[in-house]
Amino acid sequence: MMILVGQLDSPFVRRVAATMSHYDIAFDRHVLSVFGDRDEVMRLNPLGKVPALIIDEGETLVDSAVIIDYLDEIAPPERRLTPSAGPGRRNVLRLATVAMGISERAVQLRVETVRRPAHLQSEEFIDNYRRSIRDSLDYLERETETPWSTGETLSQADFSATAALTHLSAKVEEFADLRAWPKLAAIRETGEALGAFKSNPFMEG
Ligand SMILES: N[C@@H](CCC(=O)N[C@@H](CS)C(=O)NCC(=O)O)C(=O)O
Repeated sequence: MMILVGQLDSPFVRRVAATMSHYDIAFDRHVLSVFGDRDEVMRLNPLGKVPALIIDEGETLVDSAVIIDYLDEIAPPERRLTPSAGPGRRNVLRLATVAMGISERAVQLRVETVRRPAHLQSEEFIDNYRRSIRDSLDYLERETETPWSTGETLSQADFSATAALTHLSAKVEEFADLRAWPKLAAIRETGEALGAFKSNPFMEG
């Protein structure tokens, strides 16, 4: 059975776990922390990042986008969350990439404000990360349709937005309330109600 490495407080790990559940792909989990288990994480991924997906004794995939690309290859065609080609595919990838970019900025912001000693923190970096998150939320709110990101069809854009927004609102206080972005807030709420997300709950790490 495949093994998903990482904790569900990571939006990158969580979008992969939810995607696997949606595709009915069974998996075991290896719950490693990038901070507490750094050596073991680095043995699996030289970048020292999660998620990693061990698909076979000799093969480990890293980076959530690459992992999801592989999952789309093996998923039942009628359940696939990313169109295989054309403008529809580009649209889903564009929105999913901005959603995951928000998560990257949120992680950077927390590293700068929570992990780095106060006297070493950079106001310039902090402002840039905050601005990047806010502008990306505005961008997604403008570009998103209803009820789902691309209209009537559930897609990887919604899975990525759900994982990213739950992580952001839990971890960065100034974005705890997402009411300023009502379409995104609605997608997050409906996304969290899906079985795929309920069976992979966000956990505070
Ligand atoms: N682009 C990567 C980002 C993964 C990522 O940044 N994961 C975080 C966990 S939330 C991590 O491993 N951080 C540890 C580090 O940067 O040292 C993906 O989509 O998988």
